[in-house]
Amino acid sequence: DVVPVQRALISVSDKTGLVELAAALAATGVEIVSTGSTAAAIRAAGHDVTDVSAVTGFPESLDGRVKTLHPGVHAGILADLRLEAHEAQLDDLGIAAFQLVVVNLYPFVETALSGAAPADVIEQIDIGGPALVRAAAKNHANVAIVVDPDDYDEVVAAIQTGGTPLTLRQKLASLAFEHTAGYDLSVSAWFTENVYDQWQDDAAALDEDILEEFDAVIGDTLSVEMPFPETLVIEATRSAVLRYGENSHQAAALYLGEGGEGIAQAVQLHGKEMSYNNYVDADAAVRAAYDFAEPAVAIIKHANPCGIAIANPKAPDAIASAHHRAHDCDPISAFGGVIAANRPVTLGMAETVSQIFTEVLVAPGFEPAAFELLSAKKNIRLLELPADYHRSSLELRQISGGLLVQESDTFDNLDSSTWTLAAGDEVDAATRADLEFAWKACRSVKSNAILLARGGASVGVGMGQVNRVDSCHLAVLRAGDRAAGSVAASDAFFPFADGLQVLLDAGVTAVVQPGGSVRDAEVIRAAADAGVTMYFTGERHFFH
Ligand code: 93A
Repeated sequence: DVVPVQRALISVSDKTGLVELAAALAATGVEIVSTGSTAAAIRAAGHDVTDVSAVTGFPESLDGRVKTLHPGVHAGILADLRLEAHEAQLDDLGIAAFQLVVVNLYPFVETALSGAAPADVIEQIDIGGPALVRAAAKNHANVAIVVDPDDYDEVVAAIQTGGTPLTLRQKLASLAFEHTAGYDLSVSAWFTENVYDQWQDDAAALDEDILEEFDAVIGDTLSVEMPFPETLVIEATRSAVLRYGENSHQAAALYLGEGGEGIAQAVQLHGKEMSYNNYVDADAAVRAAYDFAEPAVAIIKHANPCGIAIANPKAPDAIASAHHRAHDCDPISAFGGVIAANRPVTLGMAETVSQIFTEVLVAPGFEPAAFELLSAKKNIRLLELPADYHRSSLELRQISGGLLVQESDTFDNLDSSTWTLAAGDEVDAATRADLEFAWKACRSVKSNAILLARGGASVGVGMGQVNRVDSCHLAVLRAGDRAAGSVAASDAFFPFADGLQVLLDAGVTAVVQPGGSVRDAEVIRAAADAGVTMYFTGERHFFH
């Protein structure tokens, strides 16, 4: 299982620890083969090194685009020397095997973040490097692959004591695939962002005629006066004409009331102008994240949370942890999302967000390093909204020919001590905390809402369906194997046992719901038969 090392290929952009590594390898008699500037650095430090062009018999060419992409290199990495046939073929071809490959890739992310021109960013897409990394990792039975300077010491120590053990090579192979996968994700995120950007810029800004017509119809102030609940007077002034409304053929504007309530208090610190849909989603994101006392993050798509999580305030980098777990709920949907965090954004959170195409990030603040990192991206909009922002006490919604006005949905049944036990046994403290989280998180999900949660994070959300059974199916589908062992919240009662049964079959361990259906007895029996605890809150929280 131990592979002694006679020959190493080193090709690194990050030269950290390179000279020390080369010195240690040279001292153990390892032959070092290297590319352009890596070879130069080793040679300058006084160690012997073979240029890769001497191995391939082919010059490094096309401005370095082709350096190691050659069978003379790859056969030496990929040969499985447990097979006599491979060994014989290498002999026939006159190719020597490598037992160690040390590579780190072109600094693509750093270049992209530096604001470099697209052509320069593209030049930093490493092709040969990942091929070396993946080849060596695939052949970990024979080769050790090192992608991180932090691992040099451990590998050198192994070589000095006879060779690399299989367990080490396996661990390094796994890290190597993680490294290339992450690298490719960054590349694809950059492409999407740039292509998307172009698409947005191409979308016709509204023509002057439409704007004039729009202006004539609604003017620059709006006022509404009605005798509810006392006399309500809303005066709003146009603060911005938006590029367009929900779609590019609809004119739109933003009107802000005098009171400075809600998302309207947010100050934009960076990024392109907010769009109509950005405002709608940012409002939904704040509604979802800002009500939690704990550090909380919500990721919104089309006004619904595709992930929402809280973290223990004492946890290291709690807000980054909340974001991480909110993102994990549904990473596919989180692409192009609008995020709200109820604590200042840390560098840790910013580092993750910067890897994911994100439209808007709202938070009470940004640590300077976080702001620096995120503001290097031109497509993300950064908004600051104080944690104690003034919430609107009324909600208005337009119907054709009029307005609906209601008091905002505030909660008085969040504390589980006010709930009643409808089925099963009282749950332990951790499950209770998850139920409270799920119940609170569920209120920011459009009805019919079913939210599955575990460990303070949503793991599956079913939203906006026209029946509760479908919402249950959707939540379970999205949770996958995380449904078993999770808890469930439902924004309104189960009219029949069928929806609940979907959750029970998926293995949820406890349920919170308002209760109050004429068929409650049937619903309670289904939970009891499954040995699952169910609480009634007595109050529903529809959200349409
Ligand atoms: O341009 S490449 O995609 N073509 C290659 O054949 C190749 N081989 C290694 N990039 C290639 N590399 C990368 O070059 C390595 O991943 C490493 O990051 C870098 C080291 O080049 P140098 O030693 O010249 O600095």
